[in-house]
Amino acid sequence: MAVISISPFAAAFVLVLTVVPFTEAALSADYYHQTCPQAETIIYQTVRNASIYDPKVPARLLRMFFHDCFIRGCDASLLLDSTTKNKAEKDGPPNISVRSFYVIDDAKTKIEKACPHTVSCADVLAIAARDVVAMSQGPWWPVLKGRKDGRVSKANETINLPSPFSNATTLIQSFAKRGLDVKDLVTLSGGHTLGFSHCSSFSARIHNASDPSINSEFAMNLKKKCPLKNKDRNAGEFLDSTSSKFDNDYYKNIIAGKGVFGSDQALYKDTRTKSIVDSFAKDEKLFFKEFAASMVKLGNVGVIEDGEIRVKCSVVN
Ligand code: HEM
Ligand SMILES: *[C@@H]1O[C@H](CO)[C@@H](O)[C@H](O)[C@H]1NC(C)=O
Ligand SMILES: *[C@@H]1O[C@H](CO)[C@@H](O)[C@H](O)[C@H]1NC(C)=O
Ligand SMILES: *[C@@H]1O[C@H](CO)[C@@H](O)[C@H](O)[C@H]1NC(C)=O
Ligand SMILES: *[C@@H]1O[C@H](CO)[C@@H](O)[C@H](O)[C@H]1NC(C)=O
Ligand SMILES: CC(=O)N[C@H]1CO[C@H](CO)[C@@H](O)[C@@H]1O
Repeated sequence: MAVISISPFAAAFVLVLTVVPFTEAALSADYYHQTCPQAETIIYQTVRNASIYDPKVPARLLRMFFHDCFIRGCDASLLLDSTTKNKAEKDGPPNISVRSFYVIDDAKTKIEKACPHTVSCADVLAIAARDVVAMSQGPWWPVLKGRKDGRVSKANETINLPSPFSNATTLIQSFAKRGLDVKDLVTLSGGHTLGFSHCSSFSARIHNASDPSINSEFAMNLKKKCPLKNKDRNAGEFLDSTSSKFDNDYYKNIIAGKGVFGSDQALYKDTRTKSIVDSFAKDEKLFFKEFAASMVKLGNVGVIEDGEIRVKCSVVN
């Protein structure tokens, strides 16, 4: 056994090298300081204006960032349109709720005018995801920048996104593959303090009378909104009763058996995740601090150095 002959420190180092799935490019908070100092202001103003016109925008942009980072890393692959030869991530099955791409495209168009060929679409999305959290009364954090945009986007790869039916073990594994730990899983799931879900993502669960983890009054309400023979494709439920305010109610709801997805409620059934849910339900400040830290980690997933700065976010150069 070769490992025995090297020091524990070296063994740990080798382990890290083989386990971390992506190389981390060096991102920095002041990446555009010289080349495009106005980038973040342009993005903030565009996202804010769009959110005033359409209050669904913040939740959609937060989810967009998560989906982008989980497939091929944070490389804006989700923003690419399908072509005649290729069906892109955007058109993969989970795209039903991933919308409002126009907001990122608008911000990018304005940035291209101010500083051509400088700011990547992946960075625009990372900054927008921070801004929508902050403008929903959540935490703010300095976004690290310097990502490049990828050239590949495949619809079938969206199968690797975690499912709302997953148990804690499967969720933990899915996050671990991206270098994210159990705390990151529980923390980032708190993104479900914002937004809305269609019936199809939770309907089977609430019609299951033998699931003891669901609050019965909550299930009854949802069954009315999502009857078994549901004809309304737009029907669904808000993920949190304060669905446009970023707060820790998501965790309080889970404790009360009112998690919308099986994957939310699963976090209170597993000893590895349960105590973290408790701590965030008790302490919103702690949740905010951890959310900021985990979003920075999410933003590091699969960052690429050999990509391009896309001119238009929906097409490769
Ligand atoms: C842990 C695994 C996760 C699963 C299984 C999951 C699953 C889902 C599903 C099924 C929906 C609703 C889709 C629909 O039917 O319309 C949804 C919505 C949403 N998710 Fe997640 N999600 C996860 C993690 C995350 C993370 C990490 C974030 C961000 C930090 C996030 C942010 C959101 C937001 C904001 C919405 C609402 C979107 C809208 O209102 O349009 N989710 N999620
Ligand atoms: C604000 O957003 C609306 C709706 O998307 C758009 O019509 C309008 O031109 C925007 N205004 C500015 C100043 O960006
Ligand atoms: C997606 O399809 C391509 C071929 O079109 C295949 O090579 C690849 O393995 C598939 N990926 C997944 C995750 O199914
Ligand atoms: C979790 O889900 C996976 C995939 O569906 C399954 O194989 C596994 O047995 C489940 N684990 C537990 C503890 O229920
Ligand atoms: C219903 O819930 C029970 C208890 O959690 C579970 O064993 C069963 O697999 C569920 N059935 C369906 C169809 O989801
Ligand atoms: C596969 C799939 O669901 N594709 C849809 C993605 O979303 C657009 C519009 O939001 C639909 O037109 C596609 O059919």
